[in-house]
Amino acid sequence: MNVKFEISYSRCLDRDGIVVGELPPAARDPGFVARLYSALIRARSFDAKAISLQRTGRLGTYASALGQEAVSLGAASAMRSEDVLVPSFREHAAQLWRGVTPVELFLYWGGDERGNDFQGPREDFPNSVPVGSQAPHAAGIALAFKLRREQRVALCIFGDGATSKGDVAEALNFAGVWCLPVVFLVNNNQWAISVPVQQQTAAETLAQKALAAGIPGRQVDGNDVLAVHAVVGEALQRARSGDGASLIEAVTYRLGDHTTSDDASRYRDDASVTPHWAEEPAIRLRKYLAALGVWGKLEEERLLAATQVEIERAAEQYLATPLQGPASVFDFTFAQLPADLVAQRASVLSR
Ligand SMILES: Cc1ncc(C[n+]2csc(CCOP(=O)(O)OP(=O)(O)O)c2C)c(N)n1
Ligand SMILES: [Mg+2]
Repeated sequence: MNVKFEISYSRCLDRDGIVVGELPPAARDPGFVARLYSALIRARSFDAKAISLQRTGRLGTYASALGQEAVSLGAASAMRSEDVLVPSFREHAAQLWRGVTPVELFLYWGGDERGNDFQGPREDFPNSVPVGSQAPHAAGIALAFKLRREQRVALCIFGDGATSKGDVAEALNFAGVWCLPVVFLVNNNQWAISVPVQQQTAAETLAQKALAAGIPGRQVDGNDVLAVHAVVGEALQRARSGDGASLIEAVTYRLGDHTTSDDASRYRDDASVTPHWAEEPAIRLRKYLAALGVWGKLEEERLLAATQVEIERAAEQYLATPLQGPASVFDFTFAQLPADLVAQRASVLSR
């Protein structure tokens, strides 16, 4: 057999906010675009506060999503509330859009499991730090939707590094065979800690990993929230109407360190990072909004002020939350604690 394939690449806005591709209908609604931009700035503001809390010893290790917010937001804004988000650990912009609160996110990153008990999207999954392990979960969730005949879709986000994991290959394969309502979205920020994507795979794109599973694979500009919204929206629609899974590779760039435990200057030059700042998603979206005639200096100042107040208050609320005792590490994994852990828990409490 002589198999040929092509991977499409979608983009709506160039880095100056000029329309260069077909816009999704929602992009013509200035109110919706303003909501997307506000959500991007809100996520970025959360990000900055999280880093400063970590740097002052008041938060655990934190994974910044600076410059990668469009992947999360484009996807989340295309989802329905009854769909289920299955994130990795760099997708707080999607979580905030879906109604997870900044306080819950601070609690999670502060090591408090109560932060994962989302009061908004009750069925969304918590962050998955074990790389790629959430992909089979997403396939399983999608299988449940299919068996129950529910018109819902699981949206699973993982990084470029995760695409080298067996879990991801197995999840793609399973989703293909069973024609499951799941969308796999790769946040290709071009790094897996210190490993650049060129050393991660010999494949030209990550999207083409879909082909071996018999599902469609596409690339999208991951710095273009409107393009991500459109491409993920189509994949969600396809899944919802019974036509099965897709893999989408959103190409973006990790502007910051891997996490607050990392120092990226040890393995990459500032000079190689600098050009990517011109590509980040807020600049082009703000320019597009300005061109729509609904955004100027006043709107920007109001947004920044309101966001700062909200995030500062959330941080205060997080810091004022009484700590759980050390025994809480036993309390959230098992419905019924195994006997050996019952003993360990008792031992912790007796100290
Ligand atoms: C199973 C597993 N192996 C190793 C790690 C350590 N680790 C944390 S993040 C990471 C790299 C992930 O890279 P990528 O999938 O590209 O996601 P990114 O961090 O760039 O968002 C590694 C190896 C882990 N968390 N889980
Ligand atoms: Mg990565």
